[in-house]
Amino acid sequence: MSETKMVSLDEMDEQLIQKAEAEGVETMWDRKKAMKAPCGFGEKGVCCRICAMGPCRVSPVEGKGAQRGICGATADTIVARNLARMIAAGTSAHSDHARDIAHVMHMASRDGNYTIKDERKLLSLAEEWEVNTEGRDIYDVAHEVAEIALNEFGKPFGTLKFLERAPEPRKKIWRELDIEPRAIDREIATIMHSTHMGCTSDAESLLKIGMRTALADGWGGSMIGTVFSDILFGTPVPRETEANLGVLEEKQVNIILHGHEPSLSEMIVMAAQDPQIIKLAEEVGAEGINLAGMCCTGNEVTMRHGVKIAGNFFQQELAVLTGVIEAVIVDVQCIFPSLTPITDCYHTKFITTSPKAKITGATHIEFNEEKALESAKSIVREAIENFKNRKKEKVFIPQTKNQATLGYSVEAIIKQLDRVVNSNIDPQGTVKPLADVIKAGVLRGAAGIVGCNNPKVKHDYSHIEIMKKLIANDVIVVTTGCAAQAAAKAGLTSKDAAKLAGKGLQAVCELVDIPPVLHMGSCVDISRILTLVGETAKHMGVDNCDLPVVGVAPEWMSEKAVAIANYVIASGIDVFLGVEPPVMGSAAVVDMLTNKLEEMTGAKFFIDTDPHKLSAMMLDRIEEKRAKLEARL
Ligand code: NFS
Ligand code: SF4
Repeated sequence: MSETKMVSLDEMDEQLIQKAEAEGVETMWDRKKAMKAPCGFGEKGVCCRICAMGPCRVSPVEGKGAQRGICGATADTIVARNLARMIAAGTSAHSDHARDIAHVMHMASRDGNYTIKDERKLLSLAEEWEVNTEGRDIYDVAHEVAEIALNEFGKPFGTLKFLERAPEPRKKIWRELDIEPRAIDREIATIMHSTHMGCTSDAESLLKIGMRTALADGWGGSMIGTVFSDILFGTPVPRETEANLGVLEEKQVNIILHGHEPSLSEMIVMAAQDPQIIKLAEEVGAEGINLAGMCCTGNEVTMRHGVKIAGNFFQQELAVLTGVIEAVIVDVQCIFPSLTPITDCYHTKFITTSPKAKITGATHIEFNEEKALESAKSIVREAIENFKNRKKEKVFIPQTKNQATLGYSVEAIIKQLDRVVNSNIDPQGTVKPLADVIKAGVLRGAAGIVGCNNPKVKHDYSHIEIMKKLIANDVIVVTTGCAAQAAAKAGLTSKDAAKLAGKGLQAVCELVDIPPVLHMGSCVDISRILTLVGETAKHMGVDNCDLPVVGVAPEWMSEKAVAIANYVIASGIDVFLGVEPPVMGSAAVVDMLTNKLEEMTGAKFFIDTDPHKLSAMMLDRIEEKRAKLEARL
């Protein structure tokens, strides 16, 4: 197949798509074709269906057609309102995930399924939140800390606790703009209220409310998600694994772990290690149980256990097409409803586990946190019993995979940096070495490359092109989510990839013993990136927006990504989008996002669907920030 015709960067993905065609199985690519051209109004964000007088579609850009909705709402209002609602939805997803993790910590006990794995992190959080720890059982402390976190969702007074972690100048900006989030659920509710028919019509005000809600995600929900998962399941340390569909094993029971919350996947990992469960797998003629992760759950378990990565968002259907998956186990978010019809074409069991994400036609086995391990075992047993139903003639495992070194929590990165610290002069355990190489220009800057796959882009193409371009130009890359999995599959998270980096980055990789692209976890773990940037800014005595750092979402698709983009901007970091957001129908909103926001937050959006142009823009912006920073320091 010619390169231009391919929908994926990966030859093997293409082979699976052909297999689907041959077997008469429908995939997302068939549906994408059937969808034809997308609705122009929806694409530009100028369709409003907030009330039943509508839907109203306005088209002021072309100058013909309706200029206002029936209530009089302009395109600016409609676009900004739609954007704000996307932020609210995204924030709710990350934060509701975090709430579940906080509940799990609230029920953790010494002899239960959920225990405290990182006591140090718990104790330091307890100190940060002024929880008494002296002479107390660690589980009492955990429960109190969890309760405080749970109150962050709906507390009536004050602002979010984790905002305190930001650099001082950033906090001042938030205060002055009046965008300090109060309580997480409250910000989401405020957006739903303000965007109700007949409420806010002022676009700038909607963008500000949007940023406040987004901050409740980044410095609220997502940060709670990360920190609490680390306390419960361990803070990641560097480890080796492999990525891509070639990690599937023909002779083993293959289970795909797909979704987001580690409370389920951690228990599945534990269940799959149980000697009785392994024995059961052997009894059905399998040589073992092979867990393989997908999407953010995949990131969670690979960061903490080295569970192999089957692939990212666009490989959920492809994995099933291999014919060797006994079960796809999911909880919440980013799960294609098409997994029902596609698993029906094979022996694969599609198992949903969360009451928040029931999917028509799937086998629902509700995951009960109270009896977590037992629940997990019965789910794994389902998969094992399905091994005998595998149809040999349908088996095809693409033989591609790459080695990956991942597990780069902020703590792990700092530990690597300690390797270059002369302990007679400098203290260990700080970001100083990172700040030093950035100041010196050995590293020109850093980029956080994150987000999904989107059929508007050849699968993984933009992720990989941008990553390669940046590392070749001595910009270190940190990555999460499906972008991180793209990097792992392409071999960019292996230490070997340093050879693709510029001289400066190459030297840093060798000295510190890291890959040029650091896999930092799932999408909620973008909070790790916020922490790393914030600590570096504090160390240098500047604000986030003064650093030569960019955020990039080359192939984004979800509402969660919209929330992320907005908290990254509000945190003072420029955001580069490779897929147009549905805002182009309002020149005023576009101007605010790509221009005026900078006056408010020190950061703005850059949008270009060409990954090469987008990377060139990033490199320019990084140099621009460097010049300003050098003049200051
Ligand atoms: Ni993020 Fe994770 Fe992937 Fe996109 Fe979906 S899995 S939370 S939303 S598709 S990166
Ligand atoms: Fe139309 Fe206004 Fe109702 Fe939206 S809120 S559907 S623009 S009348």
